[in-house]
Amino acid sequence: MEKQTLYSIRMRAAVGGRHERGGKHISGGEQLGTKSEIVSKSQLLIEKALAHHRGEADFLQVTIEKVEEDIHYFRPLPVQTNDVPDETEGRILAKNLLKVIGLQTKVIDKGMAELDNCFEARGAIIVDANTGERLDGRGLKGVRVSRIDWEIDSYEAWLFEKSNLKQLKVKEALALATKVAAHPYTVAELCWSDDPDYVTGYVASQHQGYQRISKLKKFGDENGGRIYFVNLPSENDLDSYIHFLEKVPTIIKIDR
Ligand code: WAQ
Ligand code: MG
Repeated sequence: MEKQTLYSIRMRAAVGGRHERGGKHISGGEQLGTKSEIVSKSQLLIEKALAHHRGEADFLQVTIEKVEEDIHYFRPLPVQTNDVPDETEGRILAKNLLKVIGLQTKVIDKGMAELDNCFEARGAIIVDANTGERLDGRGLKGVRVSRIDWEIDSYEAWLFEKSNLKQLKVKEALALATKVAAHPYTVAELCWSDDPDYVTGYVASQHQGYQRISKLKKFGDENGGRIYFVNLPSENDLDSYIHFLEKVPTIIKIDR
């Protein structure tokens, strides 16, 4: 797909009206595709929104934009799965992984408290890896990583090795985590889903790769989200970091 013009295809869905008017976020998704892929990729996103377990959307928006910027290519982070008996052990493991990366306990706890206040967000919250304070100021919108997709043959090759990980959620989350971890300001990410029936989450970083944790919440719980712990050289660097996440087109690719 690389030599052709690409389009960013994004979807967001809510119930109770559009997000800006207080609607509850149901589902979102982002892809990159050639012109001939726009219709099929839009359809996949619409199907995703309509089948969602968080509720029945009454607002659904698909945005299609031609991408002008140069494409960045990254290899998927290595994946490891950690099985835990329950979400309590899962959260302990997540915190330990973050500590090994170098975050202080009080920073992790503060970041998680910020997430607690913001489970309705449809994007990630950006948290200072030194203080635990939230930096993005985006409220319930958060920062949505976008313009991201797999090169199709690379995904097939990856899946051939990881045939037990064929859920769409893993495909999407690993692509997002790889893009985020690739930025030098990212220290680590902590994520678990807001889908009530999906309890697996992860801690991701360039150092530790994509560390799946089998349970990070109770089945039926609709609270989920993403924290990006960052180490910014100065506060002026936040805009360029967010620009990378939202705007720089990124394709996950394995060299073959
Ligand atoms: N950019 C930033 N934040 C996002 C994005 C995005 N593109 N998509 C979702 N979020 C935030 C938002 O707050 C959601 O509420 C929250 O993350 C959870 O999103 O290996 O499915 O799409 O088995 O529900 C991880 C484990 C699954 C996968 C994560 O997240 C595996 C998942 P969801
Ligand atoms: Mg979700």
